[in-house]
Amino acid sequence: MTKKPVDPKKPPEKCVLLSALLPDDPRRKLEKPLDELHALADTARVNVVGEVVQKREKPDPATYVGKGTVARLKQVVTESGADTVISDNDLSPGQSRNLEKALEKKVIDRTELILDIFAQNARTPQAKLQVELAQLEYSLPRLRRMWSHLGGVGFRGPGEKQLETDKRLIRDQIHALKRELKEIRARKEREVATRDAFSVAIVGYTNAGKSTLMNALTGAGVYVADQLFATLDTRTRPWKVAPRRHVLVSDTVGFISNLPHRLVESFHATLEEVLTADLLLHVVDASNPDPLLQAEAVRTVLEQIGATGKPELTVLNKIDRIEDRALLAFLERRLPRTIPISARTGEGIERLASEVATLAIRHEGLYEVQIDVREGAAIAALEALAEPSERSIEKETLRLVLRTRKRSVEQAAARARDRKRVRLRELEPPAIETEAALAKAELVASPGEKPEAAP
Ligand SMILES: Nc1nc2c(ncn2[C@@H]2O[C@H](COP(=O)(O)OP(=O)(O)OP(=O)(O)O)[C@@H](O)[C@H]2O)c(=O)[nH]1
Ligand SMILES: [Mg+2]
Repeated sequence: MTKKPVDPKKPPEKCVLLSALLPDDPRRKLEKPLDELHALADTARVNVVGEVVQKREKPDPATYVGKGTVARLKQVVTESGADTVISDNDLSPGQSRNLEKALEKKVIDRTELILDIFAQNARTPQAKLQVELAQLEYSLPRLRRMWSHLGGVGFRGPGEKQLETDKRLIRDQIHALKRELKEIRARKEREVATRDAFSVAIVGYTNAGKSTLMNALTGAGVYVADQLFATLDTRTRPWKVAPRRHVLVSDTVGFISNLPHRLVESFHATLEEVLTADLLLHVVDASNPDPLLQAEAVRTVLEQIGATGKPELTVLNKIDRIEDRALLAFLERRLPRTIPISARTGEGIERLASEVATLAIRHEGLYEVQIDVREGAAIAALEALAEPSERSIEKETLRLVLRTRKRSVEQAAARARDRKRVRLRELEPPAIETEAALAKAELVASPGEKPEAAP
């Protein structure tokens, strides 16, 4: 079911964009409410030849938009020679069918468009499986309509029996994919559980600059592009936030407003990094016409996947494109714990690193290790963890005091050939973060203030 990559020689499909803005739609305020759909269409490499927008009180049950708008749409479609209509609103299978009948053209909705982009951009086996699952789940209730595409308009569709057989086959396939993804997820969970470094997940709206930031922090060479959903796979790399202090940072798939629910579900394995992260860096494109709307959409998706209540820093990105500093000050007031940066020029990255180092330290405790001097390998491992704040030798025993993560010090101590030659004591437990503790401690310096120096 996964769609094949677009053939570059084939002329792009011509499409007309359609949007019904309901009263609670925040895009009603925007000057160009169809900008995002336009960007999605560009990313899917279709050619936009017209736009129709209608303000409505509520969706029409049969065609979503009203009769007058359908007539207007038909005219635009005919005049522009379009072959496809793309609806910004998600349509029920019946609404799609009715619109197709009225327009005599193919009609796809926002979810289908996003699924198409995901299918084009999926690279790893895991991403491909996830997209395939989402596509199958989407197609199941729409099977009759897809069949009718084969025979064109007026085709009466296959017999009920054929339809039932097809549905059963698809259900079996969905089942198999889910099982495969479950295994991948379990493997991922095990992998993440054995990591002992402080972990940071970069999240944010699509095209906010997450991968650019990832590259700036780690030199990872992750794919960056001015298109939506360039990244569909999570990458994790070490990031040196201070001398001798590494954290693990992960780049993740971008979010979008009204992200199809099925897609969120099938991308759970990819979002594992977000769920298990010690800290979220929420990247916001401060140069976007409405950064708050995007930040809100990200918040909604984080809630959907159950990643709320985590310590979070808001990274206001692309400040090199902002001339009006008042706008920046406004965003700093409206969003929690902001750090303005430019992932492109590197401005602000040093401060970001020092803030993250400060937070990472709060996940560390103070440990005293007494170890026989003959345990060379274990001593080397311990001393590689952090600069000891105390170090002394008495008789044949080395005494070290280290600020580090519990699991790290335990693992290093476990390298001793004889476990009886090493003693470990916790002098101070880690001040593990809660949102409340974070807020109380005001760990993030206010703008203009000098950030706390990293150790
Ligand atoms: N001017 C400017 N452009 C930036 C900055 N950061 C990223 N960009 C550009 O923004 C576009 C998107 O960047 P990406 O890093 O691919 O964004 P992303 O958030 O990873 O996007 P997806 O993976 O598609 O969700 C690219 O054209 C980048 O060059 C910045 O600080 N300043
Ligand atoms: Mg990316």
